[in-house]
Amino acid sequence: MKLTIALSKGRIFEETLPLPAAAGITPAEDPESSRKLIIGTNHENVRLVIVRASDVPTYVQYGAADLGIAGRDVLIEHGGTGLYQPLDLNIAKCRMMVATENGFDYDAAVKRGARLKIATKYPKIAREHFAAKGVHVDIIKLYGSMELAPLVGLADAIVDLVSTGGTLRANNLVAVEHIIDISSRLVVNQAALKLKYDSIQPVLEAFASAIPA
Ligand code: PRT
Ligand code: MG
Repeated sequence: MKLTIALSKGRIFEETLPLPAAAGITPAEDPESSRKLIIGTNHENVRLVIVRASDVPTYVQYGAADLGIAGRDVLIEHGGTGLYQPLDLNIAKCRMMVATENGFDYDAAVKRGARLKIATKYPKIAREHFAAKGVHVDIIKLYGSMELAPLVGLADAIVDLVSTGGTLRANNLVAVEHIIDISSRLVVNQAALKLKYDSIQPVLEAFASAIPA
C-alpha cells in the first residue's frame, strides 16, 4: 500500500524530521535543499510531498496525501473536515495572542465597548475569540507581517503567533491577551485511515513514540 506524507519546509520542518526518522523513513534527498516537491524515501511505498504549511490540511482532506503535519492554527482555520487528528506532536510550539502598539489601552477600549479593527492571518480564530468576549470587531485579513498594521493605523490590534516575543518587541508592540496555545499535530485522511490501516498504524505508533516531552 502506497503512503504519501505531506510536510512543509517552513519553521516546522526541523522539528518534524525526527518523526519520520523514528518510523524508519529516510528521505532519498534533503528536502531542505532540494527543489523537488515529491521526494522518495528508503521505503519504496512511502513518499513525501512538500507543500505550504497552510495547505497541508487541504492535501490530506482530499486524500492527495494520507498523512501530514500541520499547526493547530492552520487546522482551526481550515476547519478539519475529513481529517482525523490523532496526535499532538508537541513541536513548533507558540501562542496565539492579541497584541497592540505599546501605549494603546486595550482593556479600556474593551471596557467602553469600542469597535476594534483587528488585522490577522487567522480570521476564524480572531472572530471566535472576540465573539466569545462580546467585543465587536472588524477583521482585516492579511497574509503576513501583521505586526506592521497597528504601526501604520491599519488596525487597533493584531491576532498573531508569538514564540520568543522578539518580533513584537522589535516593533514596539505588546501582547495583551492570550487566545490559545499552539503546537503541530499529525493529521490523517479519514478514509485512508480505514483503507490503509495496516500501513498507517505503524507510522502513527512510531510518531507517537518520538514526541518530545
Ligand atoms: O511563512 P509562509 O507564509 O510560507 O507559511 P506559513 O506562515 O504558513 O508557515 P511557517 O513555516 O512560517 O509556519 C508554520 C507553522 O509554524 C505555523 O502554522 C505555526 O503552527 C508554527 N509556528 C510556531 C509559528 C511560530 N511558531 C511563529 N513564531 N508560525 C509563525 N510564527 C511567526 C509569527 O507569525 C510572528 O511573525 O513568527 C513571528 C513571531 O516570532 P517571535 O519568536 O518573534 O515571537
Ligand atoms: Mg510564516
